[in-house]
Amino acid sequence: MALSKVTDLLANLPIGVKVLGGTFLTGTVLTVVWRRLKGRQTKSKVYPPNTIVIHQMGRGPHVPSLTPFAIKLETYFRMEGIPYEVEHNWNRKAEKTGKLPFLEYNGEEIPDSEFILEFISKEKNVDLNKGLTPEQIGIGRAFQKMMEENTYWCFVRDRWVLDESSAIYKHFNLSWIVIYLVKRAQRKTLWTHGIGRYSPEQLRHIMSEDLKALSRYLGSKNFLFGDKASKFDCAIFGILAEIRWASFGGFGPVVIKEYPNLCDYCDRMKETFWPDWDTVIKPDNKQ
Ligand SMILES: N[C@@H](CCC(=O)N[C@@H](CS)C(=O)NCC(=O)O)C(=O)O
Repeated sequence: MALSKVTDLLANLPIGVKVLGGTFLTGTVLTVVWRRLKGRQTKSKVYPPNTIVIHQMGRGPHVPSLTPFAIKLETYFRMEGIPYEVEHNWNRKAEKTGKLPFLEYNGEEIPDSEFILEFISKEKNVDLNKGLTPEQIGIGRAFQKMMEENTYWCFVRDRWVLDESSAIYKHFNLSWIVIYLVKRAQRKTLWTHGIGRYSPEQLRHIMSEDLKALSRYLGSKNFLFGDKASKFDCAIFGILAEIRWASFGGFGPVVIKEYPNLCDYCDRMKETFWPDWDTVIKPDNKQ
C-alpha cells in the first residue's frame, strides 16, 4: 500500500479511534523507554570479587520471588550455606535469554537456574548431587523436569491468563491495557508451547496428576529422598511454593490441597530454609 493511501486511511478514521490509538501508542513507547532506563540502573553497580548476585523480580507478595527459579536458587544457596546477594529489577533480564533469574558473577552474566547451579558447583567446588545414589539422581531429574517443564506451565496459565479476576495484575495496580497486552502475549506463548491448547478443566487435571505423582513418591518422607533435602527439593519447592501461596485468583491452591503431604512438605522446606520468610516477603524488603 502506498504511503499516501495509509495517511489518507488514518486521516479518515473516527476521532474516537484516533484518540484511543494515540494514547495506546504513547503509552507503549513510554513504557518501553521507562523499562530500558530502569534496566540500566543496576548495570553500573560494582560488587566485590566473587560475589554471587541473583538478579530477579521484587520480593513478595506471599513468596520471596514471583519466579520459582529464583526461589530454587536462593533455597539451594541457603541449604549449602553459600553467601549470595539479590538484586530486584523486573526490567533487567538476562541479555542472552531475556529471562529471569540470572546470575552476575565477576561481571559475567549467567542465565538459567540450572546452568547457574552447574556454574556455581564448579566455581565453589560443591557437588550438586551430594549423598545421592545414581538411581535417586535419575528420579530427581525426572521429577524436577516434570515440575519445571510441565507443572510450571499449568501454573503460569492459571495465574496469568485463566484467573478471570486478574488478581495478580490488580495487586500491582496495572491498567486494563497492560492486562490486555500481557494476557494476549501470554496466550500466544502458551499456545505455541502447547499447554495453551487444553481446556481449563484439562489443565487443572494435568496439574493435579503431576502433583499426585509427586505426592505418591514423597509419601511420608520429609524430603524427596529422606531426611536430607537435596538440590531437587529446592527446584520442586520453588514451583510448589508458587502454586500454594502465589497463584493469586487461580485454582492452584485448591489443587495442591488435595495432597496434604505436599502442603506439609512446603511448610517443612519453608521452616527449614526460610526462617525469615515472613520478613522477606514484605514488599519493601529488598534482601
Ligand atoms: N529455565 C529457566 C526458566 C526461567 C523463566 O522461564 N523465567 C520466567 C519467569 S518465571 C521469565 O523470565 N519469563 C519472561 C519471558 O519469558 O519473557 C530457568 O531455570 O531459569
